[in-house]
Amino acid sequence: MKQFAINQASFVTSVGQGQQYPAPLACEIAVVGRSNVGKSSLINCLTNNQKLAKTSQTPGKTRLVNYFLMNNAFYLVDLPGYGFAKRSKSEQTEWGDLVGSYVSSGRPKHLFLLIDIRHEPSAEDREMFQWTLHAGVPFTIVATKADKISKSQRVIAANKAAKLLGAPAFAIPFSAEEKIGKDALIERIGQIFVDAEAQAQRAQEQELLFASAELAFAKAESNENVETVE
Ligand SMILES: Nc1nc2c(ncn2[C@@H]2O[C@H](COP(=O)(O)OP(=O)(O)OP(=O)(O)O)[C@@H](O)[C@H]2O)c(=O)[nH]1
Ligand SMILES: [Mg+2]
Repeated sequence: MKQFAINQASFVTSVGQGQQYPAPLACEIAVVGRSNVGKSSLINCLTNNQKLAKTSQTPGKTRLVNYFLMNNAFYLVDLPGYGFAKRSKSEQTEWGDLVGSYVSSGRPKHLFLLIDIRHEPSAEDREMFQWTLHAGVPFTIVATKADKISKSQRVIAANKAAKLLGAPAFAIPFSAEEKIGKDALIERIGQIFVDAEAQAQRAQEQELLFASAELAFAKAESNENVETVE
């Protein structure tokens, strides 16, 4: 089978609380995690475009739900991060409303949950994981900044972080800086995309089947009425 690749990537729109999301596509994958964990950098790495999503050393760079179109076929979504110490109470509530309503909107078909490979997951990381389970959205755990630890420790540290999050002990070690895990993530996106397309196709076929059954039923009913009149 031909290897999946991202050949096109462009910014679509930024969505704030209460604003409209863009027209849905069969597949939408969102990147979530603590502020500064490397969400925007991951999107730039996967698309080979350092200017696509805005990154910064200062936490809290991404404040809106940012939509990017990939291969003119699916969305990759950059979400604002949590755990940003300088944020006021009302800003935190705003974040919760924005990300909470997005995750439970039924739009994301898959979440990439990012955690820093070097640190134990925070209480907020664990809370985010619980939200994900609650919303029933399939997920993949990605352990970022893998370049910061030795090669021999990467897989062990990534899996340990996933376990501490309360999830099955598996995470993909990733580094935007050194492109570690890039191929694995692109392959994962390919699988998610193919599954989402197939699901959408099945839903469409089901709808057509339902519509034709309804039509046949209406026809049979009108024939019955004609017979009764006679
Ligand atoms: N060493 C290393 N640094 C990284 C990596 N990925 C991101 N960074 C750095 O971490 C900082 C934050 O990266 P961003 O991609 O802006 O993080 P974010 O999760 O989008 O942050 P918010 O938008 O605040 O939620 C930047 O200084 C990046 O250069 C990585 O793989 N390795
Ligand atoms: Mg960001």
